[in-house]
Amino acid sequence: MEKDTRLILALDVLDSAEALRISQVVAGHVDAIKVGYPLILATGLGIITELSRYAPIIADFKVADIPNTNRLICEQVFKAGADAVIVQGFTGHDSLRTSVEVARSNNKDIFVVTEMSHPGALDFMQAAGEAIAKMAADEQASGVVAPATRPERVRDIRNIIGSDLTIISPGVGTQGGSAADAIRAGADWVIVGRSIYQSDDPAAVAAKLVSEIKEVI
Ligand code: NUP
Repeated sequence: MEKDTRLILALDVLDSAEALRISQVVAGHVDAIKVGYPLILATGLGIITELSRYAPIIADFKVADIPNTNRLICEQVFKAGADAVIVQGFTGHDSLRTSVEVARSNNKDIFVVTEMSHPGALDFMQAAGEAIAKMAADEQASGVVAPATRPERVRDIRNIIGSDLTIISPGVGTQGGSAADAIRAGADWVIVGRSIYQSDDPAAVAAKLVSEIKEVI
């Protein structure tokens, strides 16, 4: 995934024609498209192949299983054409290690969720976020997912992982986070969904976010 606009589209629409239309108009403004359960359950895994003509695809399955099941899932997702898979970190080092091994043998990336962006992440996840970030670095994942809704946590996580791993950061716009603040705190990319795909002019919103990001780098 090339670091150019530093924007990732989260494409949580449920219709393949809409997904393709939005991807086409936004493609020039994003470095990757993130797809997850909503779009894939609604349209099928083949949507990854279709969308991959517009941008690299990050499959947000938040994989959270035993090592063998993580391996089977990651193999299927990479086979479908995804460039990266998001896995949960709370399942521990062996599940992560297996996912990273599969990614490496396919020349692909694993991003590990540290602490999620929604308020409920404070109930359980935040307490483990820093240890998960350290594990992601130890296991040589490509990067982590850290909350744009809490830029101070992005900064903490950046301090733990150093500069070898990348940070992709959701929570900008609808969830209340700011793209500029997340990038300033150490995120490499911000992930934006509803603010872009629910807008009347997705390309214009994406372009505005990119110029906001460019001002702070
Ligand atoms: O901590 C996380 N927060 C989050 O919002 C981890 C995620 N993967 N996401 C995803 O990012 C979420 O599932 C959605 O696909 C996207 C944010 O979308 P939006 O709030 O910009 O619409």
